[in-house]
Amino acid sequence: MAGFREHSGCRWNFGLVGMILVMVMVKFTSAVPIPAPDLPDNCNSEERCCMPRPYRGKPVRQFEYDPTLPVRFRRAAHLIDEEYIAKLERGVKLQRELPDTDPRSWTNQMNLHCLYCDNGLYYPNQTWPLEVHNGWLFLPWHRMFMYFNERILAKLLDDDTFALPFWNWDNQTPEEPHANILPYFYARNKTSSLWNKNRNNCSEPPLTIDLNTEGGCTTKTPEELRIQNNRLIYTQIVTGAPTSNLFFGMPYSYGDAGATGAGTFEDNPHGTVHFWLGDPNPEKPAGPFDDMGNFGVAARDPAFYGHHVNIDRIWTIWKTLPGAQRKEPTHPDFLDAQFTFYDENADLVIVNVSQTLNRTLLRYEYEEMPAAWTTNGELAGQENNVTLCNPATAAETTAMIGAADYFSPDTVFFKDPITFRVARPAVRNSTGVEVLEFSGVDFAEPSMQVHWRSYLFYPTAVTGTSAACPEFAGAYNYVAHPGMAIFKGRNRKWRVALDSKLVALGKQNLSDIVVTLAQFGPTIQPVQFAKVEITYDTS
Ligand SMILES: *[C@@H]1O[C@H](CO)[C@@H](O)[C@H](O)[C@H]1NC(C)=O
Ligand SMILES: *[C@@H]1O[C@H](CO)[C@@H](O)[C@H](O)[C@H]1NC(C)=O
Ligand SMILES: *[C@@H]1O[C@H](CO)[C@@H](O)[C@H](O)[C@H]1NC(C)=O
Ligand SMILES: *[C@@H]1O[C@H](CO)[C@@H](O)[C@H](O)[C@H]1NC(C)=O
Ligand SMILES: *[C@@H]1O[C@H](CO)[C@@H](O)[C@H](O)[C@H]1NC(C)=O
Ligand SMILES: *[C@@H]1O[C@H](CO)[C@@H](O)[C@H](O)[C@H]1NC(C)=O
Ligand SMILES: *[C@@H]1O[C@H](CO)[C@@H](O)[C@H](O)[C@H]1NC(C)=O
Ligand SMILES: *[C@@H]1O[C@H](CO)[C@@H](O)[C@H](O)[C@H]1NC(C)=O
Ligand SMILES: [Cu+2]
Repeated sequence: MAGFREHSGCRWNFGLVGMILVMVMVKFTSAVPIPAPDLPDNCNSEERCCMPRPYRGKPVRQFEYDPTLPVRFRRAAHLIDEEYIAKLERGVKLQRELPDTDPRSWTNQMNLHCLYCDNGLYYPNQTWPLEVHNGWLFLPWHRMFMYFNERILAKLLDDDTFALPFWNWDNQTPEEPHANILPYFYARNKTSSLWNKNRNNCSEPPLTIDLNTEGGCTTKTPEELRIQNNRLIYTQIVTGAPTSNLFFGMPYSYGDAGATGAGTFEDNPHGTVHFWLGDPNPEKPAGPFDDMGNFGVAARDPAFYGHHVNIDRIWTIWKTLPGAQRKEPTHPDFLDAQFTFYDENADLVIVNVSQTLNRTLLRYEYEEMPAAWTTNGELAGQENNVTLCNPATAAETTAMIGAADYFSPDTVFFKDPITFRVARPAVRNSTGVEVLEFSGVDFAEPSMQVHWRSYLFYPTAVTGTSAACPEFAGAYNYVAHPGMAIFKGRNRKWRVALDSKLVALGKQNLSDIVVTLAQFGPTIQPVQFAKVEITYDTS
């Protein structure tokens, strides 16, 4: 029931009369879940991503679990053998050979991602297109996109046991074979179906992935990257996402002007892996950061699938982390939201989000791999054994707070980092997680990428300050896509969980916090926020 509270603002222990009152209020305040779009008829895509017409399949049906399917075992890509690689290669080759009239073809599946992710689907009489990024639909939609890609390959290979491998970039184990590099089979052979030409040359094996990149080459050593990557994932996914809305993203219902704010995981590391792989050179491919750094064409790169299977896997790990609130949202606008996909027979199928949540019923499993990020790259129980980058005595901290102004909505956050102070409520809310909430996030050009990092009690933090510092509190990482241009205006939120961070800094008892934001990347642009405040997340 937790999800209702957010929309109705009500408590549940009123007795019968109260219950009825609450139900009436829910009826009035609860919106409508996103309905299944009509593929291909709802298409109005700036990037020409529409599905082939006419539709030749069976009448659209509701998805059902298939208990006769074998359980598919998804393995770590860096550990699979040549036979497995050859099979994946053959499946993708067959998918690439499907004709343009077949919605299962490689290009059409890339376009399907483009349609959902780059605002190509308009419901009749609705002002705003459907957006599966930047909100709570992100994880379930991509889970089913992977599910049907796997089923399509299985059908083409005539092997129901076929499972997609995951690119295990979150595993920083220093021994060979390395998990935190691009799996070599995506890059070793230009004639392979798994090769893609539009990539960052610095993402080629054996170069270690930088999960804090804005694209292009890194100057950090592999050892620095291992430490940074573990700590960054820990901040984004463990301390930064203790509730369902922080992890999955903000609620999004039918009629909203797009999704209302990404979860921490979607911003980073999901987004940074896209940037790291995309080609930063704007002349070579069709656009800057194509293919992976642009949602319109990201799924043209076979590594997209390895990446998103890993995203799906990390969702399953997140649920096992300590904390009672690490659950899927329970609001009906989440559970009853619907997507339409093409199945392995090219027939249309509608999937409710509630049908995506149980992997046992979907019948796939993951190979278990080391995940040192779950404990900040430290021994369990030693998560906070990391020296502060900006240690400050009590007197220095008081002076730091005194020197910072309260946030003003006139502030334009651009090339220079900004520092401000935020007052914490005098009485702590004992049920919710304390969150630093930025509402009305607005930037000049929504079709261009934006990146920033946030730090607590570190006013001298600059663009180049490491995300490995304990003061690092979260990263905003917005992947560009042309269809976003319509979403100008202050309609989004960005949120940073404070509880564990303040404990790590030893500053949980102060009346104010000091926040520093620094943009980085090739397209820094003016950003404004309507409001910055402390809220409590009970989702
Ligand atoms: C869209 O609006 C038009 C004009 O108001 C109406 O005739 C039509 O039935 C509406 N279509 C849907 C699907 O609601
Ligand atoms: C490249 O891949 C193709 C297709 O899998 C294969 O036939 C060829 O032998 C490979 N070439 C090299 C140099 O590995
Ligand atoms: C990648 O390309 C850039 C720009 O052309 C070049 O400076 C750099 O040396 C290249 N790096 C690698 C690892 O090839
Ligand atoms: C799916 O959601 C719709 C509302 O969007 C609901 O009417 C339907 O009962 C749900 N079906 C399943 C199988 O959950
Ligand atoms: C998922 O489905 C299986 C099989 O029906 C069931 O045993 C299990 O309890 C379900 N898990 C959850 C979390 O609902
Ligand atoms: C804390 O970290 C230091 C250096 O990073 C290390 O030498 C020490 O063993 C760690 N302490 C514990 C208890 O893990
Ligand atoms: C805690 O915050 C939540 C969400 O803002 C609110 O619903 C609840 O009433 C608050 N509880 C207390 C004790 O203030
Ligand atoms: C914060 O306050 C609590 C309760 O008064 C106290 O136990 C704790 O030691 C304080 N922590 C710090 C870092 O001052
Ligand atoms: Cu996507």
